[in-house]
Amino acid sequence: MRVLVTSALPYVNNIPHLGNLIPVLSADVFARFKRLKGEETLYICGTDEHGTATETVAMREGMTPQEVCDKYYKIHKESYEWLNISFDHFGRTSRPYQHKITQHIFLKLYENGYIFERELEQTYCPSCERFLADRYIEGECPHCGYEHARGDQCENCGKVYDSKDLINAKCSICGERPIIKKTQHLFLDLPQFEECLLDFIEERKSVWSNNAVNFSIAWIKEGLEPRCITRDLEWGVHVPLPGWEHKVFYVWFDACIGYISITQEYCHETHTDWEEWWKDPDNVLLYQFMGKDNIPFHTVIFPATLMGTRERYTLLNQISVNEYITYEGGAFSKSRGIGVFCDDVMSSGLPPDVWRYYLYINRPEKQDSDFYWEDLQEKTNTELVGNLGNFVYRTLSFAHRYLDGHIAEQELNEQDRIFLQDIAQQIDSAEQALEACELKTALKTIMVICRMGNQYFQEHEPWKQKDTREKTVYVCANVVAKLAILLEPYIPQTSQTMWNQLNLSQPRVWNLARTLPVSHTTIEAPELLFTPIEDEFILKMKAKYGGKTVELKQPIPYEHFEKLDLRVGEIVKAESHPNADKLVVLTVNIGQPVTVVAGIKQWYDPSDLVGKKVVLLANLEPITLRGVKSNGMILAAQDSSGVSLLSPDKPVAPGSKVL
Ligand code: B3M
Ligand code: ZN
Repeated sequence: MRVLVTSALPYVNNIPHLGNLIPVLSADVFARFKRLKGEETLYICGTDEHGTATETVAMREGMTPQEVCDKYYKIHKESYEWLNISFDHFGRTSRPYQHKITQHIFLKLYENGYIFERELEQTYCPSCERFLADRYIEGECPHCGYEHARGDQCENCGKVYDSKDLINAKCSICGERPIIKKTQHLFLDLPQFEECLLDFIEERKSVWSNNAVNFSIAWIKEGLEPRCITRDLEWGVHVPLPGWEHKVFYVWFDACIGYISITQEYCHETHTDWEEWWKDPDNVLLYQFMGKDNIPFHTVIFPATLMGTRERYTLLNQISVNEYITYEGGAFSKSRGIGVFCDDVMSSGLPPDVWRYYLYINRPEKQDSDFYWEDLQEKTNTELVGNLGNFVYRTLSFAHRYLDGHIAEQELNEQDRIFLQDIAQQIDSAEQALEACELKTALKTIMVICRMGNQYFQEHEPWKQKDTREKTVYVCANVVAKLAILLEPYIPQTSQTMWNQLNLSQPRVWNLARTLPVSHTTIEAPELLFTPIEDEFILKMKAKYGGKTVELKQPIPYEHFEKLDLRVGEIVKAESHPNADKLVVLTVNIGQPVTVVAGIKQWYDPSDLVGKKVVLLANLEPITLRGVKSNGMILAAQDSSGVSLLSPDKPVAPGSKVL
């Protein structure tokens, strides 16, 4: 079976942010994994260039749509190259191949009776001489009266309406009052495909993720509607029927066809045959990666479009859907300068593999995830520096310094064999997860292998146990080699460096990870794989791109917060700690007296504290501080000017619960 991999074609008209990168990165791991396994693999992607959004940006930036696409295509391409995405081809949907194949597919659908014409009434601006897409119409919301309602949904009350119903509507381009004008459109008769689609999904149910199956079935069961596939625009693929010269296809009609046309372009350049990929459903497995909002286009509309040609195209086999990433708990916004975008990633000074690792280990696989700078720092420093980097460095530098760099085959004992079997088991589960597109799960398993290697090294103390140290290093160097192979899909540059450090010349292939690939090699003095991320760097980034200044590692579930028993207390006694300069010993009345030791002497004179109302964390495990037992903590805030105790701002009885 050949493996055809695609990631959703990113809209051309923006600079991608971290969330936009997920489908591209995900497909990259999968394609690299399949190539390592020796399966014939093609990874296709490119920019999605048509649609009104491109025209909008063109107007905003004073360019033609073509110029907009050229500008942003370059940005996309450079970003993905920087991240080492292994596309076989990164194309564009505005190329001639796209126009040709889209028109071909449309004409087949037309001949086969799946297209019909219908007259619609649409908003038209007589001064701009164009039909106005929803986003170009502004007026008062028919529900709440909000004056700057736009398109088909009011941002004030959230209600959805037909943009024709906006009160005092005007064209947002020129401000003129639009009129309602009749216009002809073409529709894809989706209801005709209901049965074929349900069969199609049924056949693939066991491989698709639950959300993809449920979502698609619900979509079909709710009743398929004919889809309008044309627009009154200039920018796009023109409708190849006489009398339709001024209409183009709706961007989502041709977007998915882009996968095919980009493959055609690739095959043309490499003198191969595109039909071997797209017209050979029995021998090609198509894997498609995308964000969750793209599901119905790939599981329902695109398959129906292809089925309707009766030309036996390769249809979706496995779909991998990701959820969303937010930035420090909020939305990305290029215009407001909030969040991390590809240009920021490239200029950050952090290497591509650090970004890749973080985005995979934080992949919004089954639920949304959040980007936090401190989290990036922590995962990099503990997992890449502390776990992986440390293991590789200590193994190879030991070999270099104490064994003259020689690694030779060794006699293994029962314990070693069990250790290697355990590792083999982890490799199997990583492979299974990768096959199921559970990329984060697989990476976590690989990092477990790394931890096991570290433990083995630690337990066998090669620096002390002179008799066994050659064996210890032999086993560990082999684990390093396995890791280099397993990590290639995720952090390819690091994997290559590890391989070079092992001084191995054979190609990295997946099956090698199951054997002991290393013996009789010579190790040079290794370099560290990663450097830790400093606090200053994080502060700088947060100042630049936005981010909360409080140290928020991960949002905590409400249940955790609920466990804190916070009480209002009154300080009834305060004394300096007998054995410590910075501590005071307080007696706090919370309905009963509680002794608390607090590190606030620098900021408060004990005599000033008596009578103050404070907030006490009352169910903290007691701790003895320099001989005095402390039964809680009082809450305070700190900034550069010092510490300030939290107090209720009205008289509240001591012991009252803080909610
Ligand atoms: N450009 C939407 C998106 O980037 C769209 C995907 C097209 S896939 C053919 O989410
Ligand atoms: Zn106008």
